[in-house]
Parts: sequence; structure tokens; C-alpha cells
Amino acid sequence: MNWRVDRAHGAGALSVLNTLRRAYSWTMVHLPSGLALGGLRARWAQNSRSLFTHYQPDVREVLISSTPDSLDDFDPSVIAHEFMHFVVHTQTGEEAPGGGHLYKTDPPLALSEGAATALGQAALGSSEYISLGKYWQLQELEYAFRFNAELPAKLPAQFGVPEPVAQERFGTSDGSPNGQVSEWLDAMIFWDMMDGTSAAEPHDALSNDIFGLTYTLLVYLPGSTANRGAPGHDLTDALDGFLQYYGPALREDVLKLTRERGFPYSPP
Ligand SMILES: [Ca+2]
Ligand SMILES: [Ca+2]
Ligand SMILES: [Ca+2]
Ligand SMILES: [Zn+2]
Repeated sequence: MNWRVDRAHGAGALSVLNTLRRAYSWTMVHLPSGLALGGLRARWAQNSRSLFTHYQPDVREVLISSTPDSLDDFDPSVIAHEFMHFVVHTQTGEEAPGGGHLYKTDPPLALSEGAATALGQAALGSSEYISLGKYWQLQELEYAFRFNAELPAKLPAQFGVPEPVAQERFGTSDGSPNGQVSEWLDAMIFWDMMDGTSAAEPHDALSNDIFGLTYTLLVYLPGSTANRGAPGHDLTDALDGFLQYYGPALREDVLKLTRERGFPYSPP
């Protein structure tokens, strides 16, 4: 049987299911041992003015909303991101603060959003997050918001990312680890921890460390009372957990990643 999971056939609900199943399978393979995924409810809303795409922790439900301005049911990146909020919530009890997305924001929010994006993209096997829709903030990008975790921190003009957008993704608001930070910065560092290495990325010496990151996010952080950097769990605490998992041998590799993105991390 051939399934047609595309827009032309109005197959939004099947498209959502397709991505959720993919993300679920990936996560089952990469969960730290002893953890299990429970049930998830999924809802598809078409042309609703009041329902927006999100994960609802109290009912463990991913809601994917599709309107002419926001075609989330055909955005695997968006669906996988919401799915990863479910994973983090059910494993840690932590509810994502919600909000954010384009500008520098509070470090705990950047952590939960960046983690959901990086894990979601890892499940999809792509460094490029794509969200179809009309973004009034980014009209020059027309109908798609794109983010590629593999882009260099200092973007040459040919990458097509507007300078103010690139600035938001680099460094912190006050140059300290307490300052506001972009969720995309967190996502880029988490992505590079998990993917391979290549000559094109001299700052990325870490390879295939998915377990290091899932351990950090799902086991270390919820069980840790340590709290460095900004108040609450943030990138600093996550990097501390990653180094605890792998030991000081990876210290310099982690510092290469944080320096590339302008994040002032100093290991304990
Ligand atoms: Ca890497
Ligand atoms: Ca990389
Ligand atoms: Ca902290
Ligand atoms: Zn989110």
C-alpha cells in the first residue's frame, strides 16, 4: 500500500503521526538505560484561531496546529521539537517554561527549547530546522524560518541569515554566563555534541555523543542540586553534567564549542 502523506492530499494528521512515530523510535534507542517512554496523546487542529502548536504536560499531549499562516502539520522539525518536550517532561518532571524563540531569552528557557530542537533534529537526522509559515519578524525569509545548527558562529554573508538574526544567536546579553542567551545557541552546542566531526568544523571535535547528552538532560540535571551559571538549570549546568559523564578528558573539546558560539563557559 502507498501512503500519500502530503499537503496535496490533505494528509496533515498522518503527517503528524508519521513524524511522531519516527521520533518515538529514535528516542527508544537513545534513552539512558532504566528509562522508559510512556504514552503520548497527539492532536491535530486545522484552521483553528485559538489552538497553537505546543506540548501540554498535564495531559501529555502534543497539539499540532495547522493554519494557512503556520503549516506545522507538514513541519517535521516542529513536530519533533514538541515531541522532545514530552520526552524531557516525562523523564524529568520539568515543564518547559514556554515562549521564546527568536531573541535572546532567559537561560532556563533557552535550555529547554534548545534541547528540544537539538534532540528533535537528531531524531530526524538533519541539522536544519525548518518551520513553514508566515513570520512577520522575518519577512525577508518569506515563508520559511530556517535554522542550521552546522552554520559557523560568525556568518559570512553568503549563508543568507540576516545579520541581526545571527547576532541574536551568538554570545550572551551581558557577556556573562548569567546573561540572556539564544535557544539556538544551546541547540547548536547540543547538536555538535551529538554529530560527527569534519574538517569544515575545526571547533567541533566531539563525535556521536548522543548518550552523553541524553544522560545530561534526562538523568544528571533532574537529579542534580548543583546550580552554576544563571539561576535554574541552564547551559552551564548541562555542560557540567556532560563533563561529569565523560570526565575531564573532553574539557577542551567542550570549550572549543562554547568559544565558537561566544558562550563564556568555565568548567568547574
Ligand atoms: Ca560533533
Ligand atoms: Ca558539527
Ligand atoms: Ca544554573
Ligand atoms: Zn518548545
